[in-house]
Amino acid sequence: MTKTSFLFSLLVITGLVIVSAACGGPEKSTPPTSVAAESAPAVETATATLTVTGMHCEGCAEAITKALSKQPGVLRAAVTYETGQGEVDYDARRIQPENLITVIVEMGYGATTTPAESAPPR
Ligand SMILES: [Cu+2]
Repeated sequence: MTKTSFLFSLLVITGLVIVSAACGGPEKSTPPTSVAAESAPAVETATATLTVTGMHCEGCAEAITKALSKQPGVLRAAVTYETGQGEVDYDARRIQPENLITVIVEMGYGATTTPAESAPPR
């Protein structure tokens, strides 16, 4: 092998390496575009039944209803003074009954949840 042919083959090899590097190597496997197959609803509605204590007039019930309605994740709130019961529709992904109770307790009332019959045991 002459010195020239050696240099030539070296040049060819180098060229091949550069070319293959430029093309990005072996075939690029384009990852399949993951189409959001999530067809799950954005809202997971649940209903909490609350027993509220310490209310002494309609105004109390109204104030609690308003406070609950303002909570992010609460879709509907209704507290009745006569029955001492509250019903709250909420998005279970954003708020939990415990949070509803905290809101009521922080207002100076007492509250407990009446577990829904369909609720799974904890
Ligand atoms: Cu009152």
